[in-house]
Amino acid sequence: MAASQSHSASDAYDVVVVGAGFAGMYMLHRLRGLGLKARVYEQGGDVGGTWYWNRYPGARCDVESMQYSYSWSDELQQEWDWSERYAPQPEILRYAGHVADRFDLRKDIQFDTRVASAVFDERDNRWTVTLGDGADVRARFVILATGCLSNAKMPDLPGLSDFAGQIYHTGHWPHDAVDFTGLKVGVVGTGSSAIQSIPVIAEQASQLTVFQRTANFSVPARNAALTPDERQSFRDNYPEIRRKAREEMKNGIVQELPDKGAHDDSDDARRDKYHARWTRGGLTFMGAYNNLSLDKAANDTAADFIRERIAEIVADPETAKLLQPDDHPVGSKRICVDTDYYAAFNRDNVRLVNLRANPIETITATGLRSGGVDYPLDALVLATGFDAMTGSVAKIDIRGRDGTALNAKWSAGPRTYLGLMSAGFPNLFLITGPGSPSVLSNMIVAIEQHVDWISDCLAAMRDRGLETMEADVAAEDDWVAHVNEVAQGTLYPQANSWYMGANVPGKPRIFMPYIGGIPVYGQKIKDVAANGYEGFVMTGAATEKKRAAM
Ligand code: NA7
Repeated sequence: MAASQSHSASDAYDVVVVGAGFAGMYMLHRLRGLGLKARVYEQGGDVGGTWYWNRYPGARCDVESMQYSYSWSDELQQEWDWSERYAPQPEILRYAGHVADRFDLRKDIQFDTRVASAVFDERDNRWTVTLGDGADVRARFVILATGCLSNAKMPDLPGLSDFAGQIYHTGHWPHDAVDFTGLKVGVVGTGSSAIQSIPVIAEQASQLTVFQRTANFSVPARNAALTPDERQSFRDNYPEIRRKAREEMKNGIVQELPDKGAHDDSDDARRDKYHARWTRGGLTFMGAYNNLSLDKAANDTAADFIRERIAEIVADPETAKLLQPDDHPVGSKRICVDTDYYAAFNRDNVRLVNLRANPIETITATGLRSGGVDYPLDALVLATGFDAMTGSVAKIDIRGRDGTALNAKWSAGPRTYLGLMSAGFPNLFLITGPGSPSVLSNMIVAIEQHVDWISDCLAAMRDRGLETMEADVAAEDDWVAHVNEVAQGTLYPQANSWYMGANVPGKPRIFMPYIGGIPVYGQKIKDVAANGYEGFVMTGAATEKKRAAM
């Protein structure tokens, strides 16, 4: 592998990394450790990725911060003080900034820079990466650290451009403070972003109207300040906690694991167990039993429990009924984690509009019309989600062998081997790409798993004098089939979720993340590497020189 000093041109790199979120930052750190010349391009004005864009009120991580944090530097995990069980977005962004400072990352990151295209040149096995301003850089490897939930999706609502007030998208929130005091605000959507922001906006707005198409399951976060003892207990046990997250926990979150199915307990015992998890709060509610994502009857017991809690919290029976999800198994869409979401509907200034019964007819200059009713609004918040997992990759015009466009290859759904590479696109890696555990897990654990693997792979290529690497077509076909087969054995495909691409009109329906879990997947990629990168095609420098001379 060409080391940094072998490049004379200033615009030639060993590796170009796209994105400076948690994946891109750690990748850069590891590439430096390998002595490679790397450049990171980031569309945003600073590090942080999805946490840079998602600044909506109430934005928080739904994984506990002591676990949603890097494990690769013990000094870092020992010194950083998380203030709350679930850190708010500004704190996560400060953490990202702290990591960038501490490891001096910014000097190799070019901000406010979009990557427009990446074209592979088969004559010299180099990628030409074209930036938004038209400048070209060349690199042997391109690593897409573009994130799974970073491409905010604007809904195609009639009349949207006529609206006279401010329009906000939760996934692309302004950097200046937004004050809704005294305003009539409308929120479209009731996914995780809406569920986090609604209680906060409700405290400011004179009137908040929530436009719901599909009700979602949400469990209380029970967020609280972390005590010094709680922090210390994590710090003292970090080696074991991090090991467990990687090796034993399907979703990369250390928790008490269930040892039985929902019907192995009596009705009373089951209710007690759900109550205990509900009282403790957080995503681990779904870990009460080991068959909640597999068996519909088991799932119904958990779903019924949550529906009962909604009926208990929400005073108006009609509103409670509308808020009770009835069209998908609990957990088949990522379960939401909230602070006072359902209780917000007991406020006099909050009302719920059922878009399923009365779809949006149009946005007008002064509000939203649905079911023949005009709802006057001063501000409109679109909490309508993301073109998830593939959206940010699709925005880059990526051309591999024979000029084939990745978007064309993926037109019927993303195809990768292990979520790491796509056949026909040599030396192009994805971090947490479709076909890997990614969004079904603690993203930081998934990111570290991939960055470590890619780093080891680049080192192995250098040691063996290899020039290119790409996924073998048959291995990729087998993996895509396996990812879908595993998904079909669960309740996940029963929901119209963004896991399936169902939230983007026209997007092919294919289950994108790998359900096998972090430990199984981690072992798989480890074995693949140990077996000489089985399922990948690698070529040596000598072969390539011969090819180039032809
Ligand atoms: P989500 O979970 O995709 O939620 C988007 C919401 O917006 C959902 O309720 C949608 O209803 C609704 N939506 C989308 N388009 C429309 C239109 N055109 N009209 C009405 N309603 C619409 O995105 P989030 O940002 O909340 O969360 C994404 C992930 O980020 C989350 O899972 C966490 O992991 C973090 P639908 O369900 O499609 O009927």
